[in-house]
Amino acid sequence: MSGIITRRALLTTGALGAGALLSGCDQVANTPALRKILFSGEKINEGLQRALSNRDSLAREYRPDQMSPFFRTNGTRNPGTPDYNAMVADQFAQWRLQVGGLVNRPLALSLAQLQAMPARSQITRHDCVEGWSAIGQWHGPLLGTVLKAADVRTTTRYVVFTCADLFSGEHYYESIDLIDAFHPQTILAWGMNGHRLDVGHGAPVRLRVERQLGYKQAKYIMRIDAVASLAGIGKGKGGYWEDAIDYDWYAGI
Ligand SMILES: Nc1nc2c(c(=O)[nH]1)N[C@H]1C(S)=C(S)[C@@H](COP(=O)(O)O)O[C@H]1N2
Ligand SMILES: [Mo]
Repeated sequence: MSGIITRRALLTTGALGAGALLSGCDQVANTPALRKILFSGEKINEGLQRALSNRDSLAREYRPDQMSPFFRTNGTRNPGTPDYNAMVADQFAQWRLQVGGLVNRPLALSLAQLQAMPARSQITRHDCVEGWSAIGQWHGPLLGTVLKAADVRTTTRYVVFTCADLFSGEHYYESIDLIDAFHPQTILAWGMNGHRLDVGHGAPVRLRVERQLGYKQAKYIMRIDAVASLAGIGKGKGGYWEDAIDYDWYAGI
């Protein structure tokens, strides 16, 4: 919590103009329910955020000595399904990342193939809306490289991630737009803090979309789909928590 407040307080006092105002609002409205009242839903909030911030800008990156000694796990800590347990047992040798939807070249990538792709390493801060932050190092190929390999069609507007874990029978899922999908810090991380991603943090692969809050960082990714609309996926709000308790779809920070 203190990490989030400190950063926002810094923004509020350190920046001038509308960006500072928005940070001030965020500070008051850091519960989803309040945000909904203040911004009448995620669309207006998203529009405001987009108008007031440059979405191409980079998230802050940190030095190795700034990494948190402990990076907690949150949400699902182990999907624990028979399918997932079997994947863990063979160290994800049979796992394939399915890339489909509006693509000209559907892919089924093995972990070895993902690991052979050019990778990016970045040390960033993860901010969870539940009130904790941690700085960790993430390593993996750019999502953009994978999407280009799949030859995403021009009708695509969003990229949807379907995860291995189930909440009341529904898979955790998340979605981002193409600006975030091709952002230079958006990676499919298979490494964390210098080792292979562990089960707690989303093995074999999780999303890092560094300009957004924790719940957008989908763990246990099984499928990636390019889509034209989020309607008909879950309850249509673009993610598990967005559907469940009205978290903002655009969780930019
Ligand atoms: N598949 C999946 N992804 C998920 C979650 C989850 O429960 N399942 N929780 C989200 C939330 S709320 C947070 S804060 C981060 C936690 O990541 P960590 O366990 O590596 O700390 O993962 C996000 N991605
Ligand atoms: Mo979170």
